[in-house]
Amino acid sequence: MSSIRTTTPPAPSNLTTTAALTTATPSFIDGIINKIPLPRWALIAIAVAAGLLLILFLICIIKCCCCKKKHKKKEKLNLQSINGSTTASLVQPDMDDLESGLEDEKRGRLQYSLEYNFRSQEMKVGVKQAADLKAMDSGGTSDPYVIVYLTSDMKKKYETKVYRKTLNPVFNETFTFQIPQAEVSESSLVMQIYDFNRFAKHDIIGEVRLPLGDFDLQHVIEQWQELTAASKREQERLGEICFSLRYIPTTSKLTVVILEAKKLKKMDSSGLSDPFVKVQLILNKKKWKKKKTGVKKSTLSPYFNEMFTFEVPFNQIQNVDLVISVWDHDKVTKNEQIGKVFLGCRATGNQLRHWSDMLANPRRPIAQWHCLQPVEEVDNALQLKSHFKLPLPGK
Ligand SMILES: [Ca+2]
Ligand SMILES: [Ca+2]
Repeated sequence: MSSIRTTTPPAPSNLTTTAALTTATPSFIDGIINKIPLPRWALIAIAVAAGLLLILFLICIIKCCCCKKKHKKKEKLNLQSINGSTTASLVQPDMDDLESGLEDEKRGRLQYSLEYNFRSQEMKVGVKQAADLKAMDSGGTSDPYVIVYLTSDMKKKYETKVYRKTLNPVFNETFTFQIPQAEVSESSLVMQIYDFNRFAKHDIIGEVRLPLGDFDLQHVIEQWQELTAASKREQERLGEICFSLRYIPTTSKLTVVILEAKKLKKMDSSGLSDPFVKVQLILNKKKWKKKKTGVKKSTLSPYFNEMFTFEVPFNQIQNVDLVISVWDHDKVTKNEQIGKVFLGCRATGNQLRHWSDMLANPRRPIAQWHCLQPVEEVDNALQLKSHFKLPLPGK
């Protein structure tokens, strides 16, 4: 009998193993089989069916595992292709910012539109809507509104309405700026989202800053962009000035030639300024000598070509600061400073370079352009506000 049982019909592998086992303990298995009230062929059929089911079950599990792995691979591939496209395309600021925004705090995003009319020289800015704004109030909401301006004319700022208690405001407001085509590429559009507070300072949630030179304004632009942290202080364009310096140690003569200025800030309602330049020497943080150019009426790019000579002994040249400030002349009101720069051994960057070039090349006039800096910033650096009476060396 046992020999017949071991040659039971060929079945899946697990069955043959049980068959092999039967040879080891034939009497025990025989006992169990004989106790079951079913014919032998029925038992074999059940065993085969169970085996097939088990195999099917195993195949299913294996297939599922494979699918999950493939899916993950696909996801990875997709992410890679997205990353690749963001680095490749330069005119997709929203994707770039999305990536940097992930590292930074989430502030939300803004949908806007841009349309430039070349005939009327008008820029139409649509502030559409914002989404997922950062909650600034204790209730987990904000009261957002948007301030819109161009860096080329900061006097003209627009504001949207305030939307109470929402992180997804729909503004749908359009603002029009007059801006000559020549100025567009050097200007930036700034949209700052603030949280309104009735009894406290309004908090800035974030901003979108768009250098207009990066856009093809032949088409209407409409897109979403992640908000970034607002820049600490607006670097207003004040203008540039060109002057030459010459120092002759043997004769103690410092010669400053104010040559010209350009792109000066508009100070008058006419959209122009009446610039003149003050040339000032500071010795040991105290005002020392001062001269100024004539006034050039109604221009943002004046040409001066005026020369000033100061006597500065060689032993004092290290203690001297040269301050060049550009002013707007006004007949009725007080003259206003547009911006200034200072040179000397305490200066930095471009200004220090010009000064050391002058010292390194005695007798040779060295001309250079400088970007005007905010008055307060330069005054603070010079500490002109301090009224210490410092002992003057020499005279
Ligand atoms: Ca608020
Ligand atoms: Ca004026």
